[in-house]
Amino acid sequence: MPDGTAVDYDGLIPNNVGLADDARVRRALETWHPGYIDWWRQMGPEGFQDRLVYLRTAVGVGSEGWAKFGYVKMPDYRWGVLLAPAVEDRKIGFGAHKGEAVWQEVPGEYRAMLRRLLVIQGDTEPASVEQQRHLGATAPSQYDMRNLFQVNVEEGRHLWAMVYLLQKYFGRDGREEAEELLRRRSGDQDSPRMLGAFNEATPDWLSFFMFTFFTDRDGKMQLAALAQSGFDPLSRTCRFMLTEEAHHMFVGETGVQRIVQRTCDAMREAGIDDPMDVERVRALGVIDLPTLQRKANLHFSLTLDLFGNEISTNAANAFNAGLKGRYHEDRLADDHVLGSDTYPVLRLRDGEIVREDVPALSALNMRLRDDFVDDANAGVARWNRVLERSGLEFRLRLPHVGFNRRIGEFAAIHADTEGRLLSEDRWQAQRDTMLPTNDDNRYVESLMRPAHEPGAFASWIAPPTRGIDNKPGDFEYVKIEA
Ligand code: BYC
Repeated sequence: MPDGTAVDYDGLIPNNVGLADDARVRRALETWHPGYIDWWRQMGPEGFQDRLVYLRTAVGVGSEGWAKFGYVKMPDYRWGVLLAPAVEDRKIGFGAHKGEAVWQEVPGEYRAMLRRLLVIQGDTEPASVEQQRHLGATAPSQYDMRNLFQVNVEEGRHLWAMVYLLQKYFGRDGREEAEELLRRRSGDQDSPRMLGAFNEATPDWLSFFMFTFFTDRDGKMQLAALAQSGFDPLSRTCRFMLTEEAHHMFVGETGVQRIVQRTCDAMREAGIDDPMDVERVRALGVIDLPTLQRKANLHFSLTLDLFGNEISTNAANAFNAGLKGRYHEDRLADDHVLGSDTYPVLRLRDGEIVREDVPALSALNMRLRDDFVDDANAGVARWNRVLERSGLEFRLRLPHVGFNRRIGEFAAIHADTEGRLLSEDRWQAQRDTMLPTNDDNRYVESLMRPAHEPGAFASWIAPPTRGIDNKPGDFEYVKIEA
């Protein structure tokens, strides 16, 4: 099987997995292709399908120069199947099979477990495209619109990545799952997407930036854990997906950063020092800092639910089996088996949140969630540097992990952003100080007016410091006139 960095662009489906010589899988993918394009046309970015967009397309998988920029209509994007280069003589790095050669085929006893992981991962990708499909119409600039579409086409490619694995390694079951991935719909009553956060609406650009900051970061953590997999094709797939994912988090982090920047600049120009003077700040046409904090609280808590339960046999089994490792498993210094290790987990005991040591194997979801919180905190610190530089005392911060949860230990209780337990009445009374209110949402929505002229930016967001592919500020990223 070819494992170099060159991508074969000759056929319908660009790939570096030797599809030209694999008639069975090529046929399965070519049969799936029209349904995918139908889905993309129906559920992909609304209103801009026939516009030329300045997008990057992967043309190789080497660490340098893997992407090429150029104008393309989104339905013509060359979605392909790309795996990172094989690592010679790679060994399984953890669990019961530690030290054995990695698998190139699915071990029979782990088939169901692996299929479930691939399907869950695959399901999130089209879900996010569906969630974001209305945003083009209100893009705050051409730069942002192009970044949205880049994220969308790459989520589409990530769906292809999982569909390839399903079709290549799971035969008929895999083909059925691939069809189902095109059938479920984000937010649909009868046929929703599998995980909670992927059925929420993404109604405005602030939600989009928060989603790409927090929820795409769950993507990063989960992909990093799957990149450690002993099932080598999954590892190689995820390793390449991670190179694309980095841009998605960049979009979220710098999106919020530019909003904070614009708010600080406008407050300074107007001589407003008090971030709580919301009415005056909003009169400037920018997003007030308390609203940003409430939106961060919401998206952080929704994303924490994606890590599953604190104590999980599924997670222990996947680790033991060598299918899903920890974040940076290959850089950790322990026995990678975790037979007798413990890990501290926050739990609810007699109406109180306490830290408890539990068997490390059963706490793997928590470990990944803790790594996620650290990673997210580093991004929040970068947002806060903008506030620091502008001389404001306000700081953004992540709420307590027990706040506003639907999955796991804290789903049964209410807690405030500091982790203090609240009665139902107190929760109702305080909710609007911690989560976006109807008024916040209406205000943000009122700002969602398109700025579609090259070089124009909406009132509530600062321009980026650098263009995509080093293009100048007034570059026409999307040829809006048909
Ligand atoms: N919603 O043992 P537990 C991304 C279910 S994002 C609904 O704790 P486990 C992206 C669970 O399925 C990354 N149900 O579960 C980002 C289980 O049900 P069953 C996506 C939930 O397996 C932005 C039961 O509760 N990839 O790529 O340890 C844009 C018991 O739970 C939820 C992955 O997640 C929930 N939130 O952990 C685009 C990686 N949480 O099977 C893309 C693959 C739990 O008993 N997935 N349940 O009926 C996994 O590794 C794991 O399945 C999970 C759950 C971490 C999701």
